[in-house]
Amino acid sequence: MTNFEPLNQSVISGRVDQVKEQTKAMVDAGVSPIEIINQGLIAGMNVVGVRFKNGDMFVPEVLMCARSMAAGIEIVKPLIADTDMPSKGKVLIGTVKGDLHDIGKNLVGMMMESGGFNVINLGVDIPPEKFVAAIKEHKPDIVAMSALLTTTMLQMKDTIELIKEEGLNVKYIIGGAPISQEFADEIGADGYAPDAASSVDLCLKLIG
Ligand code: B12
Repeated sequence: MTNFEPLNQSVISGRVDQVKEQTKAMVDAGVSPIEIINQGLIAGMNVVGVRFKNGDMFVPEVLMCARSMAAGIEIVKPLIADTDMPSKGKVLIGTVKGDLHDIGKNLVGMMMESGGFNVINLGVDIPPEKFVAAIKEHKPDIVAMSALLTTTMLQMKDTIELIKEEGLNVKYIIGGAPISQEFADEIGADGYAPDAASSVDLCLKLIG
């Protein structure tokens, strides 16, 4: 049994070098990359989330934690993204306007890539017009939107409406901490997934 506690602690204390070292050691020991991400890196970040919420941690510290988690992910990413696989479809992913959170979105994009999708990552703070322009340019099968703030989740509705107005034929999926299946139904999204792993199943189901 792998002990993920030391890696959790390194993410929580935002120690980039230590996270890199421990992640490399786990890879060398043959621990599965997905387990390292979920039980080592994300589990640590979840603790950070609770402390941030309770006012026990502040933005600069949270940023260091996010950076250390990203450093760990960079190490395991090449092990799970199999670019030789034929593409199962094209996904355009972005965080909606006004929202700068990108850790979860990037994880979702990465898991989709490893699941055989061709992923175009637009980045953060993407207004509806930019989603529309990118759909015209890249012609994806699926548009995936992320929002972490209750104030920005309504941008998803505006984006879907604009895409429909433009008559573009794509499926829409949404996700992020404040998002639920009910919200997805309410705004006419084709799907919602609570985490990165299930977002891949969702895309496979939608593309059929
Ligand atoms: C890290 C973080 C930050 C970092 C972001 C760094 C970065 N590069 O992303 C910084 C410090 C910059 C930040 C800033 C702010 N934040 Co912040 N942040 C967080 C924190 C602690 C963790 C988020 C995270 O990365 N989680 C880890 C990832 C892996 O999880 P995830 O994002 O949920 O993603 C998973 C799923 O949701 C899903 N998913 C995500 N996207 C998608 C998309 C699709 C299509 C699908 C299918 C699935 C999916 O899959 C992912 C992987 O499993 C959360 C707390 C929390 N518990 O969520 C607060 C939190 C989101 N932040 C919050 C707030 C208030 C802010 C600020 C307004 C703070 C401030 N006063 O300045 C600013 C806003 C900045 C902005 N305009 O966006 C609040 C939001 C409250 C609300 N309900 O609206 C939270 C919930 C903290 C809290 N409880 O108060 N934040």
